[in-house]
Order: sequence, then C-alpha cells, then structure tokens
Amino acid sequence: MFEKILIANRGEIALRVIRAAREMGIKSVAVHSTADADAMHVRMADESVCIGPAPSTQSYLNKAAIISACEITGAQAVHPGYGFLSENAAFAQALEDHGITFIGPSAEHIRIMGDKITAKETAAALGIPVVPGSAGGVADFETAIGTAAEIGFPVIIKATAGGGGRGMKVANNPEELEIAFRTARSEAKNAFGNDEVYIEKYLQKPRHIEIQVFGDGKGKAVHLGERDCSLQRRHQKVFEEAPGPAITPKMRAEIGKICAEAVAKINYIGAGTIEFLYEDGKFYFIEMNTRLQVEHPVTEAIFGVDLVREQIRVAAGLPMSFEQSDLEINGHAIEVRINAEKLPNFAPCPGKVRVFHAPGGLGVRMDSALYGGYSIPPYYDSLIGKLIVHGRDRPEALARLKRALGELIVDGIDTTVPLFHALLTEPEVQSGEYNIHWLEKWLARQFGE
Ligand code: MV4
Repeated sequence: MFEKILIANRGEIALRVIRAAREMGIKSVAVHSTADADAMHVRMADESVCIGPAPSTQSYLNKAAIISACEITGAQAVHPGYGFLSENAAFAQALEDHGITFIGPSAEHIRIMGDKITAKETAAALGIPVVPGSAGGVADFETAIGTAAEIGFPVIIKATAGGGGRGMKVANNPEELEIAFRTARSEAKNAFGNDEVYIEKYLQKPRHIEIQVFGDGKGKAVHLGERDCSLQRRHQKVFEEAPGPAITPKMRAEIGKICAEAVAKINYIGAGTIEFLYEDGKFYFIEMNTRLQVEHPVTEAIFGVDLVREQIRVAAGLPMSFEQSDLEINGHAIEVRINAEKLPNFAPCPGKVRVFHAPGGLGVRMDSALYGGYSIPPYYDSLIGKLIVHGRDRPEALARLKRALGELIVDGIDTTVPLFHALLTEPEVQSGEYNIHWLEKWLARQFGE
C-alpha cells in the first residue's frame, strides 16, 4: 500500500480523499494556490505544498508543479478528485512516466471516453444500449439529412469534443437541421477547436440516470446501481438521489449487469459512471465519466461502501473489498449541492463566511471545507458543501433533508439553501415524478423567464 498520496484538488473533495487516506494509515499531501493558503484542505492534510498563483491554470491545472510536489514530498500516488485534472489523459500519462500512480483509470480509457464519438462506439461494441444516430461524425449537410431521415425528427446535433451540454442543437425538421448543423459546427470550432459533430434522435422527456461502476483493472468489475440526477440547471446538477425513483430492481439488475460486464471486459480500473438518458423504460448511453463524481456519496450511503478507499486499494494493486453479491441497497439517499450563489440568477457570491454550522444527527452527512471566518475565494467553483441524507425509504430521506437544511447555518454569504426549502414543497419532488426539464421549467415559473 502507498505510504503517502498527494491530492491534486481543493475544497470538500480534497477533504474526502484525505479522510479516506487517514483511515487507511496513508499520509496525505495537499497542494494549494496562493489564494488557498488558509483553506481547510491545507490544514487537514499531513503536509502541503504551494503550487502556484490563484488562477487554476497556473496551480490546480499545472501538471509540472504537481509532479514536482510529488517529488519534493515523496508522494507515491495522486488522487485527482473531480474536475481539474481528473479526466486529463496527458496528466495520467505524465504521472506514469514519472513512476507515480494515478488513482484513477488508465490514460487510454480516459482518452477513449473523452471523445464522445469514440466513447459511444466503444459503448455500443461492449453491448451498452446507445441513442440511435449517425455512425460517427457527420461531415456534411447531405449526410446529416440522410441520418435524420433514417432515425426521424426531432434530432440533436452534438459536438464530438463537447460535454456538459455545450454545443448542442435540436432540429425538428429539415429547415431547422440546415441552420442547426451549420451553427453547431462553427460553435464547436470556436469553443473546442474541433468542428466535428454527430447526430442523435432527440429524446424529449428523459431522465438522467447514471450507473456507478467499479473495476479492479484485472477483469473484475461490479455495478453499484444508479443515481437519478435529472434535477439540473444549465447542465449543473443540483439534487441527486439513489436509488432512482423510476427504476425497478429488475431494470437495475439488467442495465447494471450490462455496465459491469462492459467495464470488466476492458479491464477498467477504479470508479466510473456510465450516463444514460432514460425514457419509456429504456436506457440510452450518452457519456462515460472516468472519475469519482461529486454525487458519489448517495451511492456510498445506500451500499455502505467507501468508494475512495476502494479507488486507493485498486490503484495499489489490491483487490476490491466486495463483489457483486455483497452489494445490497439499504434505504434511500439524497444529496443537495450547496453553492455560494444568489438566487434567482445563481450569481456566484464569494465572500467571508461569518458563521458555519453543519447539520448532524442520524442519517446526515455534510461534506464541506467551510469554517467560520473563512473567505471563499472568487477563483474557483461555487460549490461550498454537499448535504447528503439517508433514510430507510424516500419519504424518510425527504423529511430528513428538510430537517437537516433547517439546522444548516451559513452566515455572511448567499447560498442555494432557499432553493431546496422551496423544492421540497413541490409535489413532483415529493413524488419523484420529474425529468431533465422539470427544474428549468419550475425556475422559469417561480422567478419569471
Ligand atoms: C440528449 C438529450 C436528448 N436527446 N441527447 C445534455 C448534456 C449532455 N451530457 C447530454 N445532454 C442531452 N443529450 C439526446 N439524444 C438531452 C440532453 C439534455 C440533458 C441531459 C441530461 C441532463 C440534463 C439535460 C438538459 C438538457 C438537455
């Protein structure tokens, strides 16, 4: 096992990894920018290294500085958290070239899944159901029209290099397709430096369902069910739950088996998430994330596993500490993302937190790097905490979420907490009857446009 690992991240996820490492008897190294000298992850780690100025391009994204920090401290492995360098194949490769273990999948698997067309082709070849659409990139409008004629309107045009919803265009007829195809390509060229696009059948009212998978890198893999992350605003998740309210045990077992077998077949190592759109009882692959996700705690809650501990174990060459038959769902979990944002526009509002009080009690987990007196710097993501609740069933989890939100105090800045108080009063949230468009429509109704 590693004696010391470095965490190439900040905020709550850095604490999450430091905690797992400490429980395993592994020393932790924090890295930080000059803006984060007084951040909680620096205080909580066993040692820390300043790797550059505030902008993340010069610090948390600075591969050479992070590798130097490993060499200075003798860290044998790097956990990338999520965001930053977590899905950067060149970083995973550079670490390997320096004899440092990347706690995550191989550079090759990161690269395959980072290209949306290659990812979809790979998924299809592995038996994962995909959205009907073009076989690969679509070079000209004639091909686009041909594909649309085969699969039928409406269609959606997506950028191969896109992700997070950027560079997508919907077309309901050939006239719209001509405009959508041209604008999608030029926008993709501008945004990603790559104008390749592909076409899919547009699913009108799907849910976002993602399957958690985990591999040992030696041909063994399991699934840990699904998360329903349909409640999103501008492709940012705000509320996630497991199990999915619309997913039956039979469907879970079927899609889970397909996903676990697929990642086993490619000797995938570590945590991964296979994202689907789910409509009318069918799953359609859209992307695979080759990292630990923000919302992993809801899966940890219902399965009673520590996913970060497992990531570190398999990276060190040890077996996973469970197999499929050990994995049973216990109850229901919900996560809400607490952001330093001001409603109704979700404008980021960094600043000084005067008082911070985390909720507690049975079935409550608060992952946050806040403390009273801390100044949230303006340079990074606005996520300041995740509140995760676990109950014996969905109604209990919802009641516990309401209770815990009532205990939470974040004084001095605006947060998304009022949004969750309001959402909890909505019948569709209470019943779980929502899709990927519900939240945006609700926000438009609440706040106008
Ligand atoms: C789609 C879709 C409908 N049909 N693909 C948005 C982000 C990217 N990961 C995939 N996205 C979508 N792909 C087809 N064929 C609708 C979306 C979509 C969406 C997906 C998940 C969660 C929220 C969303 C909000 C708008 C659109």
